[in-house]
Amino acid sequence: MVARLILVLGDQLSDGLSALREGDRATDTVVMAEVLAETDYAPHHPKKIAFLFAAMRKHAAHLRDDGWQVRYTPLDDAENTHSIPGELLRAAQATGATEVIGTEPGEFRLISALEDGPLPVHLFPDDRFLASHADFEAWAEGRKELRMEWFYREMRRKTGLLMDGSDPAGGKWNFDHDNRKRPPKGLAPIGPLRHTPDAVTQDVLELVRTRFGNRYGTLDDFWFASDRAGALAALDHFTAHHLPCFGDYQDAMVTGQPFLYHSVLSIYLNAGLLGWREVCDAAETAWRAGDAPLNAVEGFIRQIIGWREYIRGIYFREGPDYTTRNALNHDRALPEFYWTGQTDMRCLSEAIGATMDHAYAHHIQRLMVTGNFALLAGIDPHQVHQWYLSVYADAYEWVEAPNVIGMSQWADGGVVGSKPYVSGGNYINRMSDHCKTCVYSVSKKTGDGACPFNLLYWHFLDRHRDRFAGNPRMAQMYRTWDRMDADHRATVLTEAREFLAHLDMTKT
Ligand code: FAD
Ligand code: DLZ
Ligand code: SF4
Repeated sequence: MVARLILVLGDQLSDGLSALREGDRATDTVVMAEVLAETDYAPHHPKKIAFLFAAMRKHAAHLRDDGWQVRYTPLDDAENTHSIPGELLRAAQATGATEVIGTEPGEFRLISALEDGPLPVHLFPDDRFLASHADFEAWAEGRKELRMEWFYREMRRKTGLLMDGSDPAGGKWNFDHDNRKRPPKGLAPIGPLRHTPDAVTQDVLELVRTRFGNRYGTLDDFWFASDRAGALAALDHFTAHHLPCFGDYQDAMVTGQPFLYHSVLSIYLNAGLLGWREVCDAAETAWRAGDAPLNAVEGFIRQIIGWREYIRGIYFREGPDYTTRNALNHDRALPEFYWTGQTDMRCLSEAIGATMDHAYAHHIQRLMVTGNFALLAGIDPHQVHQWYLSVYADAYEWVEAPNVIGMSQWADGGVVGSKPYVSGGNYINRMSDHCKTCVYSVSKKTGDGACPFNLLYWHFLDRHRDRFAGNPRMAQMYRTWDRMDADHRATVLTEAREFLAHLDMTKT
């Protein structure tokens, strides 16, 4: 039998990975490598690097215990070539292997690097997802619009999750009208499970502090789990403490509370430490046992078998040029404060501050605060994409790009969203307590101290009238704008332009 290398990437830390299923413990060698090509293609948050290196090192030990020969290159290995193809070549020379098998990476960049590399590589499908590329294509084929809701219903039927026979549990597919409440005063969830770094993680933290410590974001107070047991404990903690209120406060934002009732499981799911099925089963079991209401459990399961799978389908369907799309021709540079958190807009400093501290922000902060502002201000979507890819511990292009380029920046021209997610300050005020402590006044539409979101919202609609005025879901907004007094409209636009000119002076 010919000796082969089995590539296991940093986000492929799953038992039963397709490449491992195809491998042979007697003849093949697993290759894992910490390389600068992966840490530096985007300036990843040090907590993301530390999480992945710690999890990779522990997974390598786990694979050895499971009978595999593992060749692991630590970052500071003097011979490290610092690229995945380079480490494969070095491993081939050392072992005599002549071919590589792997599981399809989640970024086109790395798929191309492997295909163009010096060794023959065979990639097996990544079947850790519910929908294969062929499944998604079959669903998408011939549809005028690829709306997530229809895809989600098909995934419910396919998995049997929250189904009573052929009907959705509770008689409805979607319980969103019960969700998304305003946060009451004194909301105090206990927060995600915090893990004390063990010896392996301590070593990694030291390495990452030395090599990447001067990047965006802090390495202090590192509490992520970095193995499967820790990730499973985090799942139990979520279902016991946070799932029951997940739906109610899914869109809420509270100062000083970045996690609220969110699961904070995406880092574990995306690295392969958890699978979609066990996470959804845990949620459904909680509902069937009477421990969590249906609106919460349905909302949570929809995020995973609906949004997560749909987003991945879009990435692989749309292809490698997706991250360069710019349907609205936005070209403003990303403001410096995205990298420092230093802005007097409270909602933004709160979301960016949480991101710097934890390599995490929840969905509404990503969509309706940092994303909304970038879209309203006309920031170059590619720069926005690079920021999101760098700063979040759960970010890999397959999931980040359709969320940013598609859902958040509408740069794909409407593949993901039938209309752009934009709002003025009122939405943020309704869903958060941030405006109370902001130097700007959310109720002021113009003049000194007017909330910038209020100015930019109308500026966005006005400058993109040709594109959006005919969209039935936006017609009401244009009617409201058109009914405003002409002088008021002129003042809004002038002040928005002044704000943007000032923003340009603080560009990165
Ligand atoms: P919860 O709120 O507890 O949700 C449960 C799970 O559902 C998540 O763990 C995640 O796996 C899944 N999920 C929910 N929404 C989405 C979605 N829109 N797309 C894919 N999965 C989803 N998610 C990432 O995993 N990586 C990213 O890089 C990423 N970038 C984003 C960028 C923008 C601009 C936006 C608007 C969203 C982005 N998301 C991304 C989706 C979502 O914000 C995160 O999955 C979520 O905040 C992770 O936190 P959580 O685990 O506490 O999620
Ligand atoms: C994100 C990341 C980082 C920071 N470092 C490594 C690494 O050193 N070695 C590795 O195998 N994987 C790493 N990753 C994850 C990869 O970037 C990821 O597998 C691809 O982007 C495909 O999703
Ligand atoms: Fe954000 Fe405007 Fe509210 Fe300030 S007033 S927190 S800028 S929405």
